[in-house]
Amino acid sequence: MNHQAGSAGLLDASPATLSFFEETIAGLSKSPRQLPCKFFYDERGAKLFQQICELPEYYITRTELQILRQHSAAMAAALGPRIELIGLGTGAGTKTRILLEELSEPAVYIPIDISKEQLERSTARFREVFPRLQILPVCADYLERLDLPLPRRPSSRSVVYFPGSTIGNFEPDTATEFLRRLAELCGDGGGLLIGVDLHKDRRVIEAAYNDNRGVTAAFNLNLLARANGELGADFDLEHWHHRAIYDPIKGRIEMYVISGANQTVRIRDRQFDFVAGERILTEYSYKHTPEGFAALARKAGFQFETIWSDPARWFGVFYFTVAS
Ligand code: AVI
Repeated sequence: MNHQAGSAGLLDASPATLSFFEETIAGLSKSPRQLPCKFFYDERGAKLFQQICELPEYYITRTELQILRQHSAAMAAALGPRIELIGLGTGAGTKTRILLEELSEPAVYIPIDISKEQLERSTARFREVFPRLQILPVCADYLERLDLPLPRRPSSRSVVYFPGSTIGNFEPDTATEFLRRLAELCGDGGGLLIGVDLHKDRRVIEAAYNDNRGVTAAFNLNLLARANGELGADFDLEHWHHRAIYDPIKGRIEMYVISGANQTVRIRDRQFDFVAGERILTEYSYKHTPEGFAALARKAGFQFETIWSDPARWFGVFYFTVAS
């Protein structure tokens, strides 16, 4: 870790090196083969993800925004006055802004994001919109242990805000472990406001991850392009295809890149043989039931308070407090 206060008072705790090479080699050596989804988000990947969020088929962002717009006052009332708000992976901050506009005299806002550029941009914008709010940005991988900046203004309680259903990209046991760390981070009296994608007709989910314009395909295949550019791999992008398939047993959508031919891929001194039709799992995204997710959070030390949802119950914004 590399702890430095930079421009805009940003606390830089970003990992010194990301082990893209080691994780790629380890993942391709597994059976079935796998690549970690955290490497999707280079500059092009982040732009493509932004476009995914605006696709007609990708209901997730639109539905969560609709829930926030409709219920932000009730959310702010539940969270209470003078809170410390910790935003995890809040990106450009569209959703956080809706929430902050309703919060009563928030003491401090701590956005935590892996992308320093994104964090600097959104912090500058938020300082214009909320000139009296203390904003303490932290550039960090929130999957790692987190150190919060000091001094912070005194607050009534800490509340973690984790939108976007990113928790769906965790295996259930890992999700529980992660939420347990969040419960420790916000401490006694703390809270968690979290956006979670809910179970629905598999056709709706598969359409969201196999969009007609091919943006999700470009996002998925960009992982191979990134391996070519950064690791010297030689994935022939003409011979790889995107496909997302819902697994009803696991309750998750799985994204694959599928080999279109018998082929060999070289990465530095390593080589991997693929047969036509062989798949590499690049991402999974769990969909939860309200009861199932509340049970998962309970295991992590959170007590269910309430859920705000859309009329079709496609998406839920859950509010939990740290169980005493
Ligand atoms: C970031 N995460 C919640 C997205 C999801 O829906 O799992 C990533 C994504 N992958 C394909 N489309 C969107």
